[in-house]
Amino acid sequence: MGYRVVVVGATGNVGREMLNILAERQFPLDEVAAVASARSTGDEIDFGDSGETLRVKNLEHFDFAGWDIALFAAGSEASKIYAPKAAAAGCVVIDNSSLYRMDPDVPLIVPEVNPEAIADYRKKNIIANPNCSTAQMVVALKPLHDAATIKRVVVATYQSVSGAGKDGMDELFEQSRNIFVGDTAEPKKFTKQIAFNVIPHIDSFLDDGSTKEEWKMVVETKKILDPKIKVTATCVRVPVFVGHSEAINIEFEDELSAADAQKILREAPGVMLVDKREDGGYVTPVEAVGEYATYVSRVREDSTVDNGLSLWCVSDNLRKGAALNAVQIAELLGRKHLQKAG
Ligand code: 11C
Repeated sequence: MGYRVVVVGATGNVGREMLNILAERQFPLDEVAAVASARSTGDEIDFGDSGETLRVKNLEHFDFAGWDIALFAAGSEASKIYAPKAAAAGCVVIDNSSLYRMDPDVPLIVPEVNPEAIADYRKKNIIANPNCSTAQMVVALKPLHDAATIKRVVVATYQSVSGAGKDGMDELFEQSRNIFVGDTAEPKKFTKQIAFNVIPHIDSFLDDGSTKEEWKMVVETKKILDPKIKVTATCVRVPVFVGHSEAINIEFEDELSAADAQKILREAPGVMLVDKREDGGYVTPVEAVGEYATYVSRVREDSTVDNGLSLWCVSDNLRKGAALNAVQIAELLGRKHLQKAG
């Protein structure tokens, strides 16, 4: 016996990946429903590469009663209206929006990092999925924190346009093409030209001059990994279609050599260490597309602080940063709490 699972926002970048990953990982399903806004109702979409197609249902009229798990990837506005309805109908919501992440009654889960926190899901029947840039960072930090206790993290991100949805990907494609043929490259989705450029601004500005994306990396890392860790982030949009990269500098309580960190990371769940210290001996976002791992490269000691390390971290933001993490949460929920599948 399997689960009845709903994917809300099934036609978006993350929703499609959720369907792909449910199919790829052979999630124990009795039934899967693809749900989206009225504009996509009746469209047919692939259930991964299973050969099965799903007809998209209208979220406004969808009855969540009798469904076990709903993976929401339709944005905060849709989550605000429909996640509580699904939860009240007895369907556990795994929400990819930022809406519930900092709610003390909603666990924020990365299964490799804080699986035990999932037990609290019963308070609201909702579990939050972290921001993509946080998810990959905490997967890399967790085993190092366990070994030498992290005091402070300084991170700069290089985030792909797919983090801004299909419109972001279309804008990079169209601007690149327009520039090649001598046309203008007017920004629409982004605030400045993204093709052949980088933009130090993701999400809205806050009073202290940081952005909401940077704030999320700070507060989500504290909630998932350890409230004592200090984080400062600079989040940057780069002209890459899929795959977020991060340059991470870490200050530890205790000494940790680069060699010991490499050894720890080689064994760590969810991490793939590719660190050859030679031309090409590191991972770039293009190579991370379609993969499950959080890749770590360029591990080295930082002699400018006591017990400092620097490293490079890359992952598929639509997978570990969103859809894969959500499906892993569903797997954890099934194994530990719902225990329906035989
Ligand atoms: C980006 N990280 O790359 C964002 C996308 O809070 O779930 C995901 C935003 C979020 O633009």
